[in-house]
Amino acid sequence: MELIKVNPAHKKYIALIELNRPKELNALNLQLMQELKEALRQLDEDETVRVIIITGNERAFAAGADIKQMAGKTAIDMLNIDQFSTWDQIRKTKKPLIAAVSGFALGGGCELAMTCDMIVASETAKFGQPEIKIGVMPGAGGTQRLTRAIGKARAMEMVLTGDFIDGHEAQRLGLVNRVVPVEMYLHEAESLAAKIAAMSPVAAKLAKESVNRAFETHLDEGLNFERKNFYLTFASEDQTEGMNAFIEKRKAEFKGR
Ligand code: CO8
Repeated sequence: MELIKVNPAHKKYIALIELNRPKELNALNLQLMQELKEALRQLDEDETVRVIIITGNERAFAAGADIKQMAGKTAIDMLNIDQFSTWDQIRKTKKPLIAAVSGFALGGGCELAMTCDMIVASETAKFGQPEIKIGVMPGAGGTQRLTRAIGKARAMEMVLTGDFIDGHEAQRLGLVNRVVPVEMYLHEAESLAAKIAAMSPVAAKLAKESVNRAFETHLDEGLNFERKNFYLTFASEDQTEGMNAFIEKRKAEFKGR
């Protein structure tokens, strides 16, 4: 891996992926996205990992797709490159993904953060969909996920003006889970990850899948999907352990089976 750093054992059960093109503000070129896809595939299969944090650096989470790489492309080049199949794979990661965002999260960078399940932001974070300023529009889910996260009026304003919002505003609007001073954002993401990593990884996967279903289906179908995943948790040793631990008034030790 050249453009990202991956540590599968950053903390107990927690993997850390750092986007690592600092000079280019972590602009998401095709190679970086391929590396990210491959890293997530490996971490999803790694039994020692329960939660994955994706971060950048203090100045930038990611300032968007690599404009220099895209500038000369035609529509048919873009179609043939088919970069969104990479994004589709990333979206299929089964383990919980937390974006730890400081600085710029723009265009594809904002979309990558929104592809994660939760976002922890620093006060200095800047979220935006500025594609309109370079004559295009969001392409990796921005018009859909931002609208679902913060509502039509504000999403429309951000997408049509390209204006940024800071970490506090993003939290007020429901885009991010937590906002903390810049020196704390990774630590805060780790605390959130540790809390989730202490739960049954089987239940976490099924619960993540079910919450995501809420965006993709009608209530009736979503409730049926949830019910099936709920029943499935009863096939796990973690369910027996979790319920017995409660009854025996001790802390549960989940094994992911
Ligand atoms: N692509 C390529 N290079 C970039 C990008 C980018 N998105 N953003 C910054 N850089 C480079 C700059 O060109 C500069 O390089 P150099 O030193 O060689 O000139 C370096 O990073 C530092 O940037 P600046 O000097 O511009 O730093 P400033 O602090 O002055 O400004 C900004 C920071 C405001 C973030 C500014 O760099 C900027 O506006 N960047 C572009 C933001 C943008 O428009 N993002 C959207 C891109 S389009 C997009 O994301 C489409 C998504 C849909 C497809 C997703 C597929 C991945």
